[in-house]
Amino acid sequence: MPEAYIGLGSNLGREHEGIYESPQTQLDTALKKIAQQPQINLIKVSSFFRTNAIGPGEQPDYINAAAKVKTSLSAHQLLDFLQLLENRQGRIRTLRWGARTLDLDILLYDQIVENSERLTIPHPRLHERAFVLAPLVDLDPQLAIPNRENVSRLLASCSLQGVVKLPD
Ligand code: A4P
Ligand code: MG
Repeated sequence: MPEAYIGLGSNLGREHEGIYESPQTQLDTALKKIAQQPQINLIKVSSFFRTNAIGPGEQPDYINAAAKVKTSLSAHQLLDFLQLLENRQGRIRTLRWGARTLDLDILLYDQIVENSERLTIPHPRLHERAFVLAPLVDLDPQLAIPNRENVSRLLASCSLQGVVKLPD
């Protein structure tokens, strides 16, 4: 079965049915939904990382993580499912790179390289972002990225400033 890596990020809490849900809770909820999807087998989840926001204006820190899955869904079907989860968890798309309750990205799908209108795999900015690479290294330091160095070597070339691993 194809193997995929999903990036998770949140830097906004929300109020849902009278209860405050923190960015950590947004990630926990998304991971639970991913695990419950019959066509997705959640293999492993990285530690959570607190990371300084890259993007416009003053934004709260993000919580970032990554998950390794095996899935019978195609990459496009997987994206459909992840976008459904984002929307269900109150994602409102305003500014590009603006604050969000939940961002789910397909980082890798096997060793496939795709550049279509809707989907770019590997994720186009993965190789230069410590907030994506640190969770991937946590999952598998040897993980290969098509046409690039492995994740450990890529992370070694990034600044780790503002990326803090949280206790498990
Ligand atoms: N899309 C194309 N390829 C993919 C892919 N591999 N996975 C398309 C997911 N989506 C993909 O995404 C916009 C469109 O990208 C989708 O409709 C899909 O068809 P979006 O989630 O609506 O918007 P976005 O996330 O704001 O845009 P983008 O360009 O994906 O942003 P990034 O690069 O994901 O950056 N700082 C910290 N510390 N931590 C973060 O997690 N995240 C971002 C978002 C910025 N700063 C951050 C973080
Ligand atoms: Mg996104």
